[in-house]
Amino acid sequence: MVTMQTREVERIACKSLKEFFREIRPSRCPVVLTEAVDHWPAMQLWTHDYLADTLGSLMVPCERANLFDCVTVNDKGSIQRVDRPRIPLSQAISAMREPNSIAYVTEWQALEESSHLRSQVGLDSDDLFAHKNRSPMQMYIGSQKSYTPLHFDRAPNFTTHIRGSKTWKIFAPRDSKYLYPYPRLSQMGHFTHIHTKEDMNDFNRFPKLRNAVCWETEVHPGEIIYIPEYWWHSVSSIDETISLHFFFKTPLLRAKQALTKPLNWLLRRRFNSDSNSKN
Ligand SMILES: O=C(O)CCC(=O)C(=O)O
Repeated sequence: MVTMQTREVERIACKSLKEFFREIRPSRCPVVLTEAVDHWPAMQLWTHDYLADTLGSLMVPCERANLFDCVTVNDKGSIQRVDRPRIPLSQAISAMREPNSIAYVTEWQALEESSHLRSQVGLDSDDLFAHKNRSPMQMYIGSQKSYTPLHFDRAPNFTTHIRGSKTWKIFAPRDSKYLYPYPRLSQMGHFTHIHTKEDMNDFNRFPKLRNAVCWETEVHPGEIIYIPEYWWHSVSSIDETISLHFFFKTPLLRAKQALTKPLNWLLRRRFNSDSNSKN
């Protein structure tokens, strides 16, 4: 049987940002951080039923289909349509429990909208969450059918797993050449032609995948996965899941991106006008 080479993601107990930047960030590898959030009341309280009962009428962004079923992407990686309506949380949770639905609440800034939920986590007191340049926390609520296709982000990511487990498949930026990415300068340049969970094992359609090294791990409640910027990742939920995600930028990363922004803008503009004139 043909498979990819795999590597284990290391697990390290870490509660302090200083320790994270001293011991973990320099390795430039994904890591699972443990023991940081075990004391959060959310760990005991948050379930799908609890969220539906306490905050069911809040309007939340909900995907009703795989990203590539609601976005049409041409070969050049330009997006034609994006569709992610807001619906009441209780309706989203009922939808994800229907047999043929893949409803998935994603990127919901729940803690900005609910001080009740915010009081159940340690963002204001726990050092690991004290990044100066942290994005708002985003909540994802899913079912065992939820799947996020392979992509990378331009900032490092911490995802705290509160309920249920997820399988993360992660690839280093140096393996991009084996992952069939869309053109880097296109709107979908951070996604690849590998759209589904099944595609990840389809070595007939994607033969170069065999050469990639997959860092694979199952992340459980109470654990935080750290994904460095530009590392590819796809995520499948194993059961009903609730997780909190944020990105942060270090001063060095901000400076690097600020310096390259004008050049990237020019290259993107040129790329898009070239591909429009060829269409
Ligand atoms: O948990 C997920 O489904 C996707 C998370 C993810 O890809 C991210 O936070 O960048």
